[in-house]
Amino acid sequence: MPNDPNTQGNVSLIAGQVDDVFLFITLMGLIFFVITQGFLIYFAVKYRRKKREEPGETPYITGNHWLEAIWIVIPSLVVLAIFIYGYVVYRDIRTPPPDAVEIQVTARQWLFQFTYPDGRSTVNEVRVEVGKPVKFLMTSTDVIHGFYLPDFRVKKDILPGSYTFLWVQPEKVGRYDVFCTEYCGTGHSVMRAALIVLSHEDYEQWSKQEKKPETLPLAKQGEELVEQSGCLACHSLDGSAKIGPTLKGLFGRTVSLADGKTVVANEDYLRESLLDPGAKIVKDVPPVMPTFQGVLKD
Ligand code: HEC
Ligand SMILES: [Cu+2]
Repeated sequence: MPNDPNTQGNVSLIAGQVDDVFLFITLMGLIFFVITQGFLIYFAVKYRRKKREEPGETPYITGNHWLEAIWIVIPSLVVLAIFIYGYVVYRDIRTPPPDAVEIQVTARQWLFQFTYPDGRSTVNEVRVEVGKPVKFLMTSTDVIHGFYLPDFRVKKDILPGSYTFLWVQPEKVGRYDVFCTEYCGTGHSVMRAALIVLSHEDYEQWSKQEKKPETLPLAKQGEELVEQSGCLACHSLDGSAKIGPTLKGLFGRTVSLADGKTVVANEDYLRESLLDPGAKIVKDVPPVMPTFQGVLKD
């Protein structure tokens, strides 16, 4: 298969880094295995009871502080190195670049639906451009599902009533598997999708030939919803003060709460603000926002 990603090296920078971490851990394990087993065998041979030798008295050995210090310090350093190396890569996995294209993923029994920023949507197939970071913002309408890109070495659960995300920057054109990794009912085994990585030209062409959706871009849909739902009675979009805090520039900002804590305004915080406004009250404003539970769809 010409497009088989497994024969072509790293499909993304992070996939290579994850492999390196695993290689590092395996090598460390191997080195220590050889050292400890080597000594084990060496001592077993060297100090074995020789034939025809009288069984003498076993020497009384109380310990060796230097030896103990060494076998505490060296393995601790190795374990610490594994942690730090793993953490540095994990941090990259969890930090999408700000310019990542955001694709919404809705999982349900038993398919993945993808919605692009312009409102277009596809099922079980998502097309992205090579070299461009994409962020999958995911939620489920029923049970817990999973989003697993084995070739990219990343995976994340998809939960109902909450948002999780995953990001990748594909570096190789090709077609890659997406699997659901949570047992989600009888159709679980067929719950798969394809991530199709297109070259710049192919992506452009696909974007153009694909007929534009009837629906508006997502941001535009959101703006209309905010206008129609009465939010603007209490919230401004231009930064000016009303009863409630302005919504301008809210997303991603750190919000100070009445109880002295702070929270980053991410997807989950916004969702909670609409469904359970009393859960986190913004500092210096009266808690008068009504709940939109049952009024607005997820
Ligand atoms: C009756 C006035 C009122 C209406 C209507 C209202 N809100 Fe609010 N909203 C508030 C107040 C007051 C706060 C701050 C207190 C709190 O955190 O509950 C708030 C907080 C928020 C927050 C958190 C803001 C922040 O800075 O952290 C968001 C997001 C939000 N509202 C969105 C909306 C949306 C979207 C709608 C329409 C669907 C809406 N609100 C309708 C009064 C209102
Ligand atoms: Cu599933």
